[in-house]
Amino acid sequence: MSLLAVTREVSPSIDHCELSFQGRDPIDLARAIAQHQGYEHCLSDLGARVISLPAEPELPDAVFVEDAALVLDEVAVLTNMGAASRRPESKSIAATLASYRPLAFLADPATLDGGDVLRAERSIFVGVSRRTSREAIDQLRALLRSYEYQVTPVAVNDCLHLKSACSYLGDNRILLNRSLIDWEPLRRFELIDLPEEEPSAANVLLLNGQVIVPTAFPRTQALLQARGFSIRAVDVSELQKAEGGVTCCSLIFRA
Ligand code: CIR
Repeated sequence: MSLLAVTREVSPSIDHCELSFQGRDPIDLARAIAQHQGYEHCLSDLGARVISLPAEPELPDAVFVEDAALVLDEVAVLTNMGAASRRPESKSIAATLASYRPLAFLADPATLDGGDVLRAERSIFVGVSRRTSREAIDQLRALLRSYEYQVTPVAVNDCLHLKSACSYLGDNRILLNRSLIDWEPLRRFELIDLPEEEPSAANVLLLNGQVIVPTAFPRTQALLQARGFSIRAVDVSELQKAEGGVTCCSLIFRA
């Protein structure tokens, strides 16, 4: 299966990013750019064709492309992001995705960040968070009605996005930190709890059979390796200072 990964270069203004659950820690721009390039190399090494968009100097968070859209086989949904400062990021994402999918749009009062969307085959779990509203879930359900997806809300209590708390690992398995969300709707999956020492390590990225995990989380890497997963460790420490992780820096979909 041929995969595309849309990414965007790190903005020179990333130091002015939105922050919700972390304090501001200065970001070393050169290091962030090098780490992001390492991340892109990892994606292409794992078989994705990377479409790297130019940086948006005026939009500090624009590297986190995942939040602007949800790309399914049938349609790309542009999300109306929860942070007003981030909404102009959508324009270039829509222009890029228009070459690959029909577009659909969520609209006010609905807001949704792609980081709140956890997809497991035909199930789409949507975090109800500071960024994503119940109206967005209703609109998404209506937009996807003809495509046979099941859309289910999950309450996000103590983190930015649903995928700050859990990631789908294929074959009915989910890595998670149960204390951050109401995990009841995920009960039918095999739930893999994070090591206690690494409560913020839930955001990992499954790509072509391998799992991309930040180098900051060695115990999570070991846990997944012991479970039989192949791991690719990437250093994204500067992006983590902007509350970013490994899923948020790409939009991955079938060509
Ligand atoms: C924000 O607060 O919107 C950015 N600083 C971080 C977004 C991270 N996105 C994601 O995990 N999907």
